[in-house]
Order: sequence, then structure tokens, then C-alpha cells
Amino acid sequence: MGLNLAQKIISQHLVAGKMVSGEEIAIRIDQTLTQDATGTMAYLQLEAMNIPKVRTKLSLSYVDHNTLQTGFENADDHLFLQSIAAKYGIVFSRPGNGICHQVHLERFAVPGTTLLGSDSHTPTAGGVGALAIGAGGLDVAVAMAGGPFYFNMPAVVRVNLTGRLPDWVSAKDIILEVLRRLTVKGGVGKIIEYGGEGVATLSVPERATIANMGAELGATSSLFPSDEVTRAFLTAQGRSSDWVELLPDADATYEETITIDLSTLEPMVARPHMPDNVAAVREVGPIKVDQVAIGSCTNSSYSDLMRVAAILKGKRVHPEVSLVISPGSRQVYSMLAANGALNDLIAAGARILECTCGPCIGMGQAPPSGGVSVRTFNRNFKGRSGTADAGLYLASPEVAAVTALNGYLSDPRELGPAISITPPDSYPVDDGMLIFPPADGTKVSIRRGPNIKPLPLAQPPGKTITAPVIIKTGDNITTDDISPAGAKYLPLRSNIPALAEHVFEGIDPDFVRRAKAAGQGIIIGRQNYGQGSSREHAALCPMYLGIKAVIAQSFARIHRSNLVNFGILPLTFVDPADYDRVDAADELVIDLSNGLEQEELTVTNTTKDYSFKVRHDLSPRQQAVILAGGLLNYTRQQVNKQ
Ligand code: MIC
Ligand code: SF4
Repeated sequence: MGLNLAQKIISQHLVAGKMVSGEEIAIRIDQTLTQDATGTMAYLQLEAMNIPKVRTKLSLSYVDHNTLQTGFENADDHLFLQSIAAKYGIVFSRPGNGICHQVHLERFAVPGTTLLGSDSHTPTAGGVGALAIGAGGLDVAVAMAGGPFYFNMPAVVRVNLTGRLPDWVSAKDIILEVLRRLTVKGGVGKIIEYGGEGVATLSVPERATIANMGAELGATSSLFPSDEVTRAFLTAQGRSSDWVELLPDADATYEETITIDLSTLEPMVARPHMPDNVAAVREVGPIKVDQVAIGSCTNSSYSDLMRVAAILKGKRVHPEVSLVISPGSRQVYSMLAANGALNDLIAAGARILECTCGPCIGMGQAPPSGGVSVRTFNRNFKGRSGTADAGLYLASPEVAAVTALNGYLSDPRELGPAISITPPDSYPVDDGMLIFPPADGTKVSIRRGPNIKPLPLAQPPGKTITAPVIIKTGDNITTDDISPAGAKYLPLRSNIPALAEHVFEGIDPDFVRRAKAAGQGIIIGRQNYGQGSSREHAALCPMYLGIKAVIAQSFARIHRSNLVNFGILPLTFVDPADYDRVDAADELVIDLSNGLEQEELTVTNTTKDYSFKVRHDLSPRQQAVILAGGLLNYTRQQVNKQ
């Protein structure tokens, strides 16, 4: 039987398990990446593993999230990361070099290889046919130490692209259409594999936009074939030797197939506050806009920004709109500077920001109260911009640019004939902002500022967990809800005691006080609990506050793994209706007297005097991780056994 792309790459990297969807497998990891906001924890965890040097083919540490440096914290983190990289044989990408996913796509992603990154948008590299997966920092640390990555074999969904995009419709509109159809939980447990004749019409940066936002579907990864378009891109980056052809077999099978006729698409927008709340720009109408933000790992490639510059050239941003632009990488930025497009942006009134995540993660440029911001980004969760009552709309660079000129949400098709940007035959390559590690890093001393606090460790659970429900939440709780994003919080990412003070702050400011008062607690969630980012802080901080279990109807993949890694039990209701019976402050007793061997556990609600069943769905390895008090304790035990 023929293999699809995912099966081809997985089978070449498989070290445990069978490629049967839903079963736990383990794969060898070729490359890892971290960014600074998750990297500090990942490297503290790597240090705790006591290895002299990383064992991957290539590991990178990017600094792109926390660059505001409003206090000493961010700068201290950067020095810590730089010294750790030198010590452990990791390439360090300096602040200013660009957003991790954009730089990785340009300079390092290799078709057919595996990449594990401590950022949920790591699958961007699927644009060149790398199997790239986002994970918690601890999983990435284990991979750097040479351990395999464990996950459930995903179901592989084929998205068949037919036809060709009409003028002014772009890659962002394709992924918004996929989100409209599948929703933010439609990709959980799946790899989305793109095929069909429409793929050949898309450049690598366009494919990367689509693969990037597969994270918003909850997908494990997204994959494009590696074809002649990929070869041209890698050659233009001076990396032709990294190219291999990677196509699915003609008789490959898929668990599900959906078809999108590109020629029927039109400019779209995701409305507040979810990336799947998608409608045509035409349907939403000319709403007044206060801010337009262009950039992020989704849409800040050379071609994206060239299209924006062409739309803005010779015109002026609307007086009531603040237009901010962050180029995705130093390569993109310098190309715009060299060909004059930067000047077109500046002349039009754009505010040019650093090549970092910036406003996407609420690091500056918060919109005004009750404001409307149209962004080329990938997430529009409530509060993520730094303004709790702002409404964020996600759209293509073309929609964003014309909106910035008009002052209201606009359809770029009004601009007349389309602009065509030819991808360059050769990109200017300057890796001068990458610091390659010395051959022997053993003498390097680690620079550890006062904000870098030791890692808290989880405790093994006892025979029962007796604890009150500290919070009962609804569907699609994001990791932004659990551990907020933004300039106030990101500097605390290497300081768990300080960061833990803000858990659930945006939706329940009293959560921390109640959790502390109770000593230990349980969280109740509904569907897709923990969607969004890979930040393990959304598990670490609740663990630090005594949370022992989360009982939900379903979980997002990365967050569920992070809960296990930090010794918190992720449990699902056997009867989803039991969600309705339990209330905040109810006292629950979870019976673990038989360990975790039985898949179903009994929970007694002693406040309301009834019992219900929950499932843990943990693999034997994950059971051992929980019983050891988390992955770090488990890994240490394994090492001591050897
Ligand atoms: C995000 O887009 O939410 C982030 C910030 O990049 C996160 C990582 C983090 O929280 O540090 C992600 O997507 O994983
Ligand atoms: Fe950075 Fe935003 Fe991309 Fe996350 S989604 S990596 S914050 S640009």
C-alpha cells in the first residue's frame, strides 16, 4: 500500500509504536528550535538532564518574543540563552534576526526531516515538507538530549487544492477557509496534508502561511510536498543541497479528504475572538478600523510585504488608523530596504517595528479601548493584543493594506488589476546574526540574572486526590486565558512563582487566591481545553498553585502533553453530561487506589454526594510519568536505571 507524506517521514524516523492512528508512537528528532519565551524553561530543563552537549543534528535558540526590554528581565533572559547555547552546542539567533519560524524556513528547514519546536507554530516548516511539530519546552529539552518525541499517531487528512487563486485572494484566505470548515478543534489528533494541482501554484512562503495556521486547527502538523517550487526556494536561499523530492505515493490513502477549489475563494477575515469565526470581507462590511498590524510568523515574508508596499506606494495611511509593520526576518527587512519598498512603507505613514513577534503576542502596540485591529496574524483571542475589549480581525496582507488606506475593513478587489510579485531567484544571505557554538563549550559559564528562578518540580500523586474545583470553564479555553500573553507577563516566563500570580487573571482574577487558599485544586473544562500556544507555563503555573487534575470533555494536544509532563492528570468525562452537574467549589475525590492501570477512574463529588466516571487515556509511558511526578522526575529515574 502506498504511503502519504506524513507516513513517509514518520516511518523513516519511527523508534517505537505502530503507525496506527491514535496509538502512541515515538520518532527521532533531527532538529529542534526554541524561542526565548519558552526557551528559558526548556534550557533550565536541559541543564537538569546533565548532558554535555545536544545530541540533535541541529538545535537553534531564537530570540524573537521578548524584546521590549522594559526592565532587566528580557535582557537577562537573552544573555542566559546565549550562554546556554554556546555551552550546549546550540546555534543562537540574536534578537533582531527575525521571527523563529520565518528564519527557520529561510535558513534551516529541510524537506523530509523532523523538527520539534517549543512554539505551536513550528509546523510553518511544513511549507518545505519538513515534519515540524510544536511541543512544550520539556519535550524539546528531551529531544535535545537525544530522546525521541512521543505523540499519538495522527489521522492524516488530505486537503486537495484544485484550480488557482483569483486576483487579490491569497494563501491566508485558503487557511481561513480551512478554519471555517474544520474549526479550531477540527485538526486535533490530525496531520493536514496538502495536495492536488493547486499546490504547484503556491510559493513556499505561501505554503508556509497555510502550514503555520494549521496550529489554529489544533492539528499536530501540516505538510506540503517538496517539489520543484521547493527546490527553487531552497536554491534561491543558497541551499539547493538541502532539497530532496518528497511526494506522496500515487496510491497513498488518507483518513479523510476535503477539496477546496481555489478559484472559488474570496478575501476573508476571522472575526473576534476566534480564528475559526471566518466570513468573507464582503459579508462583514466596512467596519471602522483603528489599527492595522502587518507581520507575524504567518504573513511577513518578502512577497507579503512587497504586496503591501505596492498597495501603499504613493498613498497615505488613513488619519484614524495606526499602521504597524514588523518584517519577519532581517533578510526580508534588508531586501525591502535595498529595493526601496521600505521607503514606500515609511512614506505612506507605516510605523516600522523590529523583526519580532511584537503586537502578535501583545508586546507593545495595544489597540485603543474598544478598538478594532485588523491583523495579518494567526490568533485573535480576547485580550491577546493587550487591550481586553479590543476586537481583533485576522486577514491577508492585501486586506490589511487596503484597510489601512481606507480606514474601514476593505476588500482589495476594489483596487483593480492585481499586483504580481515575482519571488527572487536569489535571496541575500547574511547569517551574521547567528552565533555558532564553539566546538567545546564545557568552559562556557552560564549567565543567570536574578529573574531566572529555579524550576519547580511536580510531586507524585497519592492514593486519592481530594480537592475543590477552583474554576469551571467553558469551551475552547486558550493557554492565553490560563497564562496570559503580553508585555506585562512575558518578562516573567523564567520566574514561575511570579508568573503564577496571574493564572486565569483575564477571566477570573480571584483564581489564584482561591487556589492558594485550598492548597490543592481541580479545574473543570469543556471542549478543546488548552488550545493555542505551546507554553508549558499554562501547566507549570497551575501545578505550582497546587492543581492536581483537569477534568474536561476534550483537550488540545500540546496542552494535554504539558499537563502530563508536569504531573497534572488530564481526565475526560465518560459521560459529557457530567460536566453540567459539577460546580465551582464542589469538593471532589479522585480514587487512585489502583494507580492508573484502569482507564476509568471514579470521582466522588462529596459536596453533592454522587459519583461519576472519568477516563485518563494515558499510555503506559504517560502513566509512569504521572506516577513519577512529571517528565523530569521520570527522565531522571530512567537515566539512573541505565
Ligand atoms: C503564541 O503565539 O502564543 C506564542 C507566544 O508564540 C506561543 C509560545 C509562547 O507562549 O511562548 C506559541 O504559539 O506556542
Ligand atoms: Fe510569534 Fe505570534 Fe508567531 Fe507566536 S504566533 S511565534 S507570538 S509571531
